[in-house]
Amino acid sequence: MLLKENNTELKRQINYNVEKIRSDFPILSQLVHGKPLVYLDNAATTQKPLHVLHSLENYYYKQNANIHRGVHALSQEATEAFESSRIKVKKFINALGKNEIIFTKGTTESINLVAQTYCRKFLKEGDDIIISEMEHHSNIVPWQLICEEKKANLKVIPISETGELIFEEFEKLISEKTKLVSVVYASNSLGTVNPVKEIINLAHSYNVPVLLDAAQAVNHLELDVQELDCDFLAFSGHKLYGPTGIGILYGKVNLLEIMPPYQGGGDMISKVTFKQTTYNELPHKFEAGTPNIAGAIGLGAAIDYVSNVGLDRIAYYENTLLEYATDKISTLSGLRVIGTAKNKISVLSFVLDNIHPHDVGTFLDFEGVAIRTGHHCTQPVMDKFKIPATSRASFGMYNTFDEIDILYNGLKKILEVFK
Ligand code: 7TS
Repeated sequence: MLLKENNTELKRQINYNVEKIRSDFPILSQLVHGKPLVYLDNAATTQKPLHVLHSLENYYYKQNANIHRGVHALSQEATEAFESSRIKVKKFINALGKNEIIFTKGTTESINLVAQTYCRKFLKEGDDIIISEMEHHSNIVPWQLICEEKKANLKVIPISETGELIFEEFEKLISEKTKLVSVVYASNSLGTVNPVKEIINLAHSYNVPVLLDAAQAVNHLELDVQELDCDFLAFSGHKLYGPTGIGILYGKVNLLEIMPPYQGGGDMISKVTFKQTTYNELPHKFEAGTPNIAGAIGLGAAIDYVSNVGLDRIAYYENTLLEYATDKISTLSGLRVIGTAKNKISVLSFVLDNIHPHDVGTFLDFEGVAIRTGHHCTQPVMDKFKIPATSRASFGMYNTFDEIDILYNGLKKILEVFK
């Protein structure tokens, strides 16, 4: 068991100053229901550091203009800031070129983009798309929509009792009929980190492209799209300590080139006549209309902030929080952890005997503790475990061992009250 007393030694070893990090997040120092806020809903969205808030303020105070079209100074400055964020994303995930980085609204839109362009063009009747049983609804429904339209089949890799993907079942499902594999890198309701490299290798041996839903991976694991060799990768800015309404679709350039545009409008064209329209070069072909300029700039600032702290150190620290929290709450009788994979991000789902998760969430809220309760947009996972919902605590770079003790004490109280 990892002891909280080891914390000082740990922080010395990895040079991790959580108090300094917390001071960069003003929202964390408030009271909720008269108690200090303990924010443990980071899988839903993360809080934003001052560096991100200032970048948004600076943009609206000093740079606000539309991009890619004005010759005036502000427009050029805004364009420069927007495009430099694209380069930051490119470096952050080690893409080959900035033309492989498409700004979207978030993970959901990125996945829908691939379904509505790549699959609209290449998916045929009788073809298969493979996903897994632990997907977020946003990596299920876009494929159902396009499969229904094209009379194709959606195949599902089952998961085990520990919440791990059963690889042998994937081996059985993949075939010459498979047109795309789309799997979550790290599960939002179970925490499981999937063996994505193996999945990609097997899919590529059938010449099948792979999309990774990296919504939950992006702030916990270092992503290197060249090393992974994934064909598409999607994530949202707001889970990486950046703003909402901005996200990324990474795609290999040879695939993006052969995909038709997603939406039509300004910026995505090269020449428009009533007879024929030609499209802009990558990545602009997929960015119709005025984008979320401030959001992209804020995402760039978030990447700067996270990179400065160091994703490897963040991951190490969060793993120790997860281990401490798992060991501690598992001692409570009547509590069962859902999702016990060997390799996990800092997501801890659990159920309490005969107490509905919504009651747990409401009770903890009065203690100042923010957790998530519900199906977490993964209803098939709930069906698999035959439960309606879970309570989920998810840890971010600013959480502390003391906050886990507050969670534990809250849970203990609930179990006593409901006994
Ligand atoms: N994929 C995964 C694995 C997710 O966790 C989420 C959001 C999405 C996709 C969709 O991301 P969006 O930014 O486009 O909405 N997950 C959660 C969650 O666990 N609680 O709230 C949102």
